[in-house]
Amino acid sequence: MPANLTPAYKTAESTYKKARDPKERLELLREMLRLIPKHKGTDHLQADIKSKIKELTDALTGPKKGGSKGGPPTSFRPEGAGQIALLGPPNTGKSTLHAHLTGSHSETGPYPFTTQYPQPGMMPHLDIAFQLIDLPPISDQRPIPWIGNTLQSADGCLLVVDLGHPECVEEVVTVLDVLTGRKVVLTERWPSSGGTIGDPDDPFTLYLPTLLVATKADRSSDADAELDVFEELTGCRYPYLAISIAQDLGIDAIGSTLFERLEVVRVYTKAPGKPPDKGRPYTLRRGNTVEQLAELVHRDFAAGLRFARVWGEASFDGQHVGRDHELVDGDVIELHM
Ligand SMILES: Nc1nc2c(ncn2[C@@H]2O[C@H](COP(=O)(O)OP(=O)(O)OP(=O)(O)O)[C@@H](O)[C@H]2O)c(=O)[nH]1
Ligand SMILES: [Mg+2]
Repeated sequence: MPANLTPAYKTAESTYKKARDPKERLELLREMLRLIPKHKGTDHLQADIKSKIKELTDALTGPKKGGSKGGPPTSFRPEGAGQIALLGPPNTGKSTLHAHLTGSHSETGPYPFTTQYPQPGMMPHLDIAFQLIDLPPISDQRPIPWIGNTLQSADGCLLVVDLGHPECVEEVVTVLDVLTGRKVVLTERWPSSGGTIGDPDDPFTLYLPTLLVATKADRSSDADAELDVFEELTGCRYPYLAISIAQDLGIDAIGSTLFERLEVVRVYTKAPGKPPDKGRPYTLRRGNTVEQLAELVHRDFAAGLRFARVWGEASFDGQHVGRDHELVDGDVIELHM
């Protein structure tokens, strides 16, 4: 039976797909459930929405009272210029990388399954920061009930692998299978590769842009050849970086690659007659407009916005622009209400 979804439902669904804040996502799911036409053709979708609501409620409030002891949080409100999950098989160096990049005290160890709970941290890059979430390893030996939910707020992931490990290929294939079972697909498409990411007809499969990070390059004599074999055997064609924490190789490229791939745009605001606030840029994405900046600055600003003045590479100094003007990296903006 056709689902005959209404325009109001479809709007709620597409807003849900774009939303990153877990609380906002929960509200949108409730709205989807309210708006969905209630008949046989939507039974499956209704059930999916209900189970998402339950998962997200549990993640936000912790496990039910009276159950086993509550654990640490497993859902994180995005902060900074993008939220990036660290995924991979056991013992590949995810936590070592996390600690190095964010200064976290993520536990590391020379054996598998060291990490048990997610650990957020901020990785500075230029005058902004990316939020990195260290995670337990993905394997078929230790299922992680909350992993699908935790990943919903991510903008992308680092798939951290040790190409020199004899079981690398099998383990990565398992990672991809386990995640697919949770409706999470690691894709080589990033916003900067053009086109849309994901399946417009399936609101609950998450397509997570992926950067392959091969660690422990200090142990490898021919990283390129290892990568060729890996790609051949797995069929994966993710953008790729080889790094070593032990020898401090290639690590800086992580920040610049994320900046480029996520199409980050930094914008500095200024008050009329004052110098710009160069300390703390707002971060947007390429194609975002003055109106979206106004929303970031303050919820109510977008409604009262009359015009803006821009100083930057793509405009002449102090140029008057409207709310639909697209911003570019480095722009200085004066909002006029
Ligand atoms: N030689 C070398 N060893 C590394 C490098 N990075 C991490 N290691 C070692 O790899 C081992 C595993 O590191 P972890 O950071 O705990 O790995 P993990 O992926 O977080 O492990 P799990 O949490 O169990 O999944 C440790 O013994 C690290 O010292 C590297 O760049 N070079
Ligand atoms: Mg770890």
